[in-house]
Amino acid sequence: MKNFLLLIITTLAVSNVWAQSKIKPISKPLVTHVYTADPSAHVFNNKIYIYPSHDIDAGIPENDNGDHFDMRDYHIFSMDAIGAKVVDNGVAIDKKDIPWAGRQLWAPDAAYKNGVYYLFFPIKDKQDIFRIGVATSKSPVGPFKAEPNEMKGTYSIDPAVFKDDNNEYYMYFGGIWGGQLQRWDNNIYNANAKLKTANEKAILPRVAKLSADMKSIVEAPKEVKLLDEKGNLFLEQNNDKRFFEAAWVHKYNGKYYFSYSTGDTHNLCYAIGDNPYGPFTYKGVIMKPVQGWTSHHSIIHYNSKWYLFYHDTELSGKTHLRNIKMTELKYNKDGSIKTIEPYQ
Ligand code: FUB
Repeated sequence: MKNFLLLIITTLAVSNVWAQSKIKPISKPLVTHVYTADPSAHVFNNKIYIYPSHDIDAGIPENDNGDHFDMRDYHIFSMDAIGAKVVDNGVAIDKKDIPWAGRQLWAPDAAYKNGVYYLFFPIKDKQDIFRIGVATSKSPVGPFKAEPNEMKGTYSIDPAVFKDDNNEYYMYFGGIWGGQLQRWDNNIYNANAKLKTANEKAILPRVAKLSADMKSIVEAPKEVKLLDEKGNLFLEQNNDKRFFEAAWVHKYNGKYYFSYSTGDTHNLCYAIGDNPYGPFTYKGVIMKPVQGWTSHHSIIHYNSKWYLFYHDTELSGKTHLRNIKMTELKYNKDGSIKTIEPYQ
């Protein structure tokens, strides 16, 4: 009750600041009674389901490792259609129900196959190393039951599962700094690995095909090559275009679109390829920076339109207390995406 009142008071205070400012967001928070972020949206049975992080104020000071993002459970939200009421389906899984978990339930994703819903989630294990886990349910909103161990061979954060037209599923993952991807070279962990310097090649996201039962990866994770217009890999100094975290893949007119956040420069960018493994060639910015440090998105096709789900910090004004949003995404005739300005 105390937390709920605090949320209301903070929301009113911040809305007042927004009301007085000249910056007008293009969309409203979809959920206002709890903080939500990293929305992975899906269409199952013609309904929209959103699998976000559930932000809380754990009282941990902000740092570059993201310790202040100390989330403990997931709520799943559903909408009967675009613009319909957003329903909170309650706690879908709590970290205490994940046998191998340590701390920090970060951005999840979900998939459906043969009557089962799969929830993929990153959390630090008991050695404080981020791994990816999977949980199952007969319902898209859970409750979900976690497998006893993490998905062997996975690491870092932000799983995003893409189903190709031939019914193969691929999991993309990885995020640098707090997401620890910089500690993994050739799929081997080095706790003391250094960050890349400006002239070194930027760290690449990873992809691996999922097994038929969706509970493991069937190959060693591969790097996803992101190339500039000249066919070169990005350097760390290209940090307004290079990958940082929050991968998502969708298909449009037969092409594979790999989209992601550039982290410290806060862009949502995309690159296009001819198959799920890439390489993907950089094409531009989907959305300019939102208020708050993080930027994280998903893209769905629903009733002949495309939608971008994302978050900002409109309700709280605080980096770690975010709120999910959505807006329409539009393509140009040549297949490029029209850049979205999140504020007018
Ligand atoms: O929500 C925690 C982390 O912040 C996510 O895993 C990242 O993508 C960033 O949004």
